[in-house]
Amino acid sequence: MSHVLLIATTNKGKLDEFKLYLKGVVECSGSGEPLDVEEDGTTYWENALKKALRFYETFQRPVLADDSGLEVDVLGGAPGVYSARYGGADLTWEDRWAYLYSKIEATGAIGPHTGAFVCVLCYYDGLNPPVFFQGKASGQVVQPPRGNGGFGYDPIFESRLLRKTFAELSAKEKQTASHRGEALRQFSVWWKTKHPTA
Ligand code: ITT
Repeated sequence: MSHVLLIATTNKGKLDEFKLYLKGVVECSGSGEPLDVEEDGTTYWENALKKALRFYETFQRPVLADDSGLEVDVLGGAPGVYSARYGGADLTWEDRWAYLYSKIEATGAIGPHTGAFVCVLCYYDGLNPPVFFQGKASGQVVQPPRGNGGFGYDPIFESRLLRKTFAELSAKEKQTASHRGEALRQFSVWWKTKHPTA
């Protein structure tokens, strides 16, 4: 039996990463239509579960959802679970980066401003309890932004491992060094144990 996993996201950057990182493990597809899930949880786990259940209810297919964010140490872990709408839902990414810089500046703290990207995945197939996977990628906020790849906060966050911003990494490098890459490596191992012949 061949499986196609529904990726419960409206973020094209995430979807592209799922497709690339799970190549050869399981085929991934988007929903083809946007689904607005109210992300009112206070943890990544709650929001990832909400997205997984909502997409499953709507499309009746096994789903993998992602809730993620950037945690900055000097901001006490903000924006964290609120990363997508930090500073206001309608900001451009340039404005959101500027807002983050202004919040860091307001602390008066001297850099480097360390932190981490965090990703929590939730797999749900409608039959079994949801399963969660987590990944974390440490680094520091850089100013000015650098690089043209990736999405979201990638240009303003430098990987501790590779010393480049996530927007300067190739897709393969981001897979190696990122929070989503780590979470999806765990998912892949688990998936292969469940579907040894797939
Ligand atoms: P879905 O909920 O539909 O998956 P979203 O973009 O709203 O899409 P989240 O609620 O998980 O996703 O919010 C995560 C925020 O953190 C969002 O603003 C992303 O752009 C950002 N983010 C997550 N992973 C990232 C990454 O790998 N690189 C840069 N920014 C990232």
